[in-house]
Amino acid sequence: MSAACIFCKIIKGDIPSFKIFESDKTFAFLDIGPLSKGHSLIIPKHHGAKLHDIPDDQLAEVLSVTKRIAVAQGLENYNILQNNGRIAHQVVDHVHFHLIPKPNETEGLGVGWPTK
Ligand code: DGP
Repeated sequence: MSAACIFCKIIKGDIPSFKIFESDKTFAFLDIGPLSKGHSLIIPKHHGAKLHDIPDDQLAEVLSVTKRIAVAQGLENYNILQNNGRIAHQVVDHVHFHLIPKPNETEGLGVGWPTK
C-alpha cells in the first residue's frame, strides 16, 4: 500500500468506487471516466507503478479476473489496455488493466491505437 496512491485509497475504501470484484489479491471497479458503458479497471492490491513491479501470482489473478468480468458482462467485443509510463498515457501510478467494452463502432476505443 502507498499512502499517496489513489487506487490504494480505493482498495481501502477511503475513496468510494463502484466495486465489481474483490479478493485478497485483486480489486475491480468501474472507471470514473468510462470510454464505454461498463468500462472497468482491474488492479492488483500490491502497489506498484508498472507491470514489471508486480509479482507474477498477482498478475495472473488480475488477468483471470479480467477474463471473468468480460464473461460475466457477456462481452463479444472489447479491448484490454494497460499503460506504463507518462509517454504511454499512464496517469495513475498503480498498475491497472482497463477492460473496455466495444459494443459498436462509436463507443469504446477509436480506430487504431488507444487515445487514452
Ligand atoms: P491510465 O491513463 O491508464 O493511468 O488510466 C487511469 C484511469 O483511472 C482513467 O481512465 C480514470 C481512472 N480513474 C482515475 N481516478 C479515478 C477514481 O478516483 N475513481 C475511479 N473509479 N477511476 C479513476
